[in-house]
Amino acid sequence: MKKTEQHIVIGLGITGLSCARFLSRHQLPFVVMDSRENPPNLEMFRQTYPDVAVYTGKSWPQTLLNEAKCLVVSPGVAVTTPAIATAKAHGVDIIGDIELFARHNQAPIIAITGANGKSTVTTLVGEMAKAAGRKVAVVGNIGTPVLDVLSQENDYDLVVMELSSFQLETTYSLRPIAATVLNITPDHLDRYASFADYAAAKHRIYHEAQHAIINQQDLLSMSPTLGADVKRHYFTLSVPSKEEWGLCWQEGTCWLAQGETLLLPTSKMKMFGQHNFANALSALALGSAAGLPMDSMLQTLQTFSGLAHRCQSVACVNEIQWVNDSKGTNIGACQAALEGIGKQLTGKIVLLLGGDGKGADFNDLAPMVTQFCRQIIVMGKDTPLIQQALAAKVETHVAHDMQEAVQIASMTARAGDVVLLSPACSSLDQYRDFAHRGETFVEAVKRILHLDTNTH
Ligand code: UMA
Ligand code: ADP
Repeated sequence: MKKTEQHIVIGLGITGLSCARFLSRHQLPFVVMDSRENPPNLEMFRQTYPDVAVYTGKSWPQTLLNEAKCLVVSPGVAVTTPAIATAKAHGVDIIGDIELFARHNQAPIIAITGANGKSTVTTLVGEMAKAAGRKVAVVGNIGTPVLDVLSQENDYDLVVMELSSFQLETTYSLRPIAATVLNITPDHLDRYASFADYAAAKHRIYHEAQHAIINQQDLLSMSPTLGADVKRHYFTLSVPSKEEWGLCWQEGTCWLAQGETLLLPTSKMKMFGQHNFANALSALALGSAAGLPMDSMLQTLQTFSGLAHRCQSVACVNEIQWVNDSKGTNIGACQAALEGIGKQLTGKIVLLLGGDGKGADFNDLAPMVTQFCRQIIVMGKDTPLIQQALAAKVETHVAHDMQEAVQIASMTARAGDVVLLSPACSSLDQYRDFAHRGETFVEAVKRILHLDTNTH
């Protein structure tokens, strides 16, 4: 079949818009397709690009797709979508924005993926690079589309990139200096045929990397197809051997360490919880592989207090601590929060959870819920699934909304307890996003505790 010179941008979200800006800057012909009748940004797009055709709604013109030079598919659209799969069968190049970036980028890249901890580690490495005086761009799944930092004026000397499995599916030639899969626990199982497919998508980050940063305690973070020439570096929450990154104990103090070299007492870190020690160690390993100086990396660990909506303390009243972990959008994140908080608690955890479980098996939460929780309060779309898995293990209440959930929690929690919002689910069934859910929780807590709603 004859081919046109046309790119087709699939999706009119922030990725699609960044692709349009890039293609238009490079004077490459393109059209846009989005399966929604009225995608966001449509009006603004039509005003900005009056000559670019936009096809919206379920049926896309298949001949255009089959004859295109290239489809640039947004991460929210599965490449298994029949119209895209058919174009692929016709020999069309199917890529995403990360691949388009990779084909034009000159700057060194640090690439980060994993089920949990991506945004924390990406931000932390970005801060470490800034502290070392580098001109760094922090981009990708964390929020700023990668193509938006690709222009001559920008001239970054390091790009730190958070990548989702969706973005990695359509990426082939990234060639990062240093890459990591922080951990792999089930997520997005509504999009993948199997957990193995999800893991395989994540492993693509190591393809042609110079240095692979591997979680020694999560063998899934190691790719079975890692090339022999990729230099391996390991991090662990145990005592490290030789060059490994890990934790050492000396006279009752726990230290971040590389081999036998003690680097920083963990008590000097601003971030809280064991999982953040793993995040710190992976960030040190990534930064070292990319040539960042140790002193500025350690300095950063002493000031970086983590990101909003990740195990963030909201208030402590009557010896009850209220914690917002709204970004705990899968079971692995919720487990990390329960363990990180539960292990150092005199009381118990009252856990607020629920939303869209994305196909996860809530039975996986049962051991930690049994060990650490006084009660769970369930909300949202997958309430029946959560009840089915956990109600026999722990006292369970159902709430219709966040206000009711917080009210129930306030009646149950005792001195020494933590009330934790760590939903193990995505928020999109009830909220705009995880931040909206977290803010709703914080407001409800402040209302019930009669705190000033303008302060944190
Ligand atoms: N959509 C359609 N039809 C289309 C196109 C999109 O229904 O034709 C829907 C998608 O199913 C999705 C929504 O529109 O529900 C947005 O999809 P998108 O691909 O247009 O998303 P963008 O606005 O471009 O944002 C994407 C990432 N979103 C997703 O992967 C769903 C953002 O990550 C990312 O910050 C941004 O690119 C910049 O790189 C968000 C996210 O939720 C935060 N990521 C997931 C996660 O972290 O778990 C993977
Ligand atoms: P991501 O970008 O991968 O979603 P974040 O840094 O935003 O990761 O953290 C999301 C959630 O995952 C947080 O709520 C936190 O409780 C949990 N988390 C953070 N780091 C880790 C880790 N290394 N292992 C397990 N869970 C983690």
